[in-house]
Amino acid sequence: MAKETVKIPDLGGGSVDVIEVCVAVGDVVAKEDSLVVLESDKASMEIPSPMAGKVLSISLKEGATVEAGDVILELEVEAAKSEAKEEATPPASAVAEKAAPAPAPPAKQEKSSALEMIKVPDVGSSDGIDVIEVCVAVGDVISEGDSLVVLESDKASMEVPSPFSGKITKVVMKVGDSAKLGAEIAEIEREVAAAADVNEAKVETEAPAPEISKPAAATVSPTATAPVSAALAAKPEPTVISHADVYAGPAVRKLAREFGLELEQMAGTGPKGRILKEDVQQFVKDLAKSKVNTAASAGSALPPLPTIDFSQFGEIDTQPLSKLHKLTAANMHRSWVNLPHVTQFDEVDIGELEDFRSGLKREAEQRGVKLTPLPFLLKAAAVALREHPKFNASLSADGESMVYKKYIHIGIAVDTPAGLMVPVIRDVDKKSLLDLAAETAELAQKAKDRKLKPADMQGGCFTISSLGSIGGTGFTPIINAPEVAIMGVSKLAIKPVWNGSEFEPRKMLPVSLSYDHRAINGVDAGQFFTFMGELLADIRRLLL
Ligand code: CAO
Repeated sequence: MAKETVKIPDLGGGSVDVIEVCVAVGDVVAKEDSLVVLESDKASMEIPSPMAGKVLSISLKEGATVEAGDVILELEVEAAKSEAKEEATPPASAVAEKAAPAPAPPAKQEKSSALEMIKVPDVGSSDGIDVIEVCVAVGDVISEGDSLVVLESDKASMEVPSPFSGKITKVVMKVGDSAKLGAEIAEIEREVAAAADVNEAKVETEAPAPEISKPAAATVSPTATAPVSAALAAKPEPTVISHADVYAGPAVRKLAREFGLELEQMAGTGPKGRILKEDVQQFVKDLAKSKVNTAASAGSALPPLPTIDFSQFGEIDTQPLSKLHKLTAANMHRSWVNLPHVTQFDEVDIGELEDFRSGLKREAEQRGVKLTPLPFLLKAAAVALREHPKFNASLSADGESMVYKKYIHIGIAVDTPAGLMVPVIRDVDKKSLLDLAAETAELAQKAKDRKLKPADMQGGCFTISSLGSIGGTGFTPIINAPEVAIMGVSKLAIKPVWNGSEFEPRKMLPVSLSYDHRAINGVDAGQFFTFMGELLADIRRLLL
């Protein structure tokens, strides 16, 4: 046995703080196990062990400020390894990434240029680093400093910010790519000062050095253009930490990903709420335990879905889900398994509404607005919510009280290429039909262009999901928790309706209402829905 002293490697200059010591005296570590986590104002990084051995002593403690050459710890290693003169300072390639790579200033061009190709800056590693998220899309208007891509190795994760404000004209990098210094990320049409000499030639610019795994820079970037699932934005449970608050090192992020877990689901017990490996492990243990308990006590555990190799039946093509799709799926599942859903169906005679709408269509068009049935549904829902406050409420997280809202904000489900989004129209009760039509169109367009901000999707009291332009005779929408009800709208059809003496062709709109049976009883729902039907059947009542 021999003794080896492990030191802080060359971090690219400057001193950094020790924010976590990952080992204790007596621990047996393997080569590459993390010894300490360091953090500067630009980066956080884990320092891996250059060799296997037993920790004899530790020379650092959390909160200390260190620099290259400082002793981390002493290891007892096998003599053979020691004689082989293994480098006791973690080799440069083994070190997570260079600490706080000196910000590479945006290349200063002699002439202002309209188009810039932004490239991967020096991130302190010659190896390719996985692109785990692309935060921009063609057409996005971004600000300087907004994240372009998120890169992640097994030792560090980092967001690469844009060196300029402007409009994205081309996105070269995609999720799964291996990014190296100089690789093209995206092309941006820079904002050029009016007086500037604009040169149309394309130039290439490195992005400023990324911020590596900064606490607030989680794998979901809180940029204005980043898509955020509505249910996530709604922050249904106070215990859920928002993405922006997730504080975890790259190894922990990787571990969570391997388990298919979102870090937002767990609480960190490390310094400043940092999520540690132990937190992830504990979360998995608790999860397994609760499943076993549920199975043992109530016999109601969810039976696991079998893993099936579909290729045994024929040719397949496996595509990864988008982040938005995964978040939406998780939120739908959470709502479906936690809220006792009841759905009721109805058909509303909207012949008069349709006559009125047809009469207004041309006028609306002249004012640049397309008047569909949706604004009428929004207006009727607002009146019904005001008259039936139980529907304009949320259950408190502890299930002990109801929170009644004095405002009426309604979400609309919007289908976008990236997935389902639910922007929220505020104060629906105070807006005119044409205003609602214009705002619906604007928010739907923003959703499709991935321009919605988190605030655009927060604060909803009730949701309307309209598949009316597509078809169907009815469906059971899933409640957008913590709301307590959601309305589904299907395709209008002309049907024979008995008027007392004969069948009459009437324009019937199929509607459904899913509600949380913990908050709302069947009678309440019946009254609410009947009232809403009456409003839609005779829209003069909206004025009452
Ligand atoms: N019955 C018959 N026709 C209908 C209708 C209905 N219930 N609702 C709308 N239409 C008509 C409109 O009048 C319009 O016809 P014209 O072009 O002739 O005027 C046409 O269908 C297209 O309407 P639209 O979709 O452009 O507008 P909208 O106001 O009805 O809906 C929006 C806007 C954003 C809600 C919609 O585009 C959308 O994304 N729907 C999908 C929502 C969704 O995904 N729900 C499922 C969530 S759960 O997975």
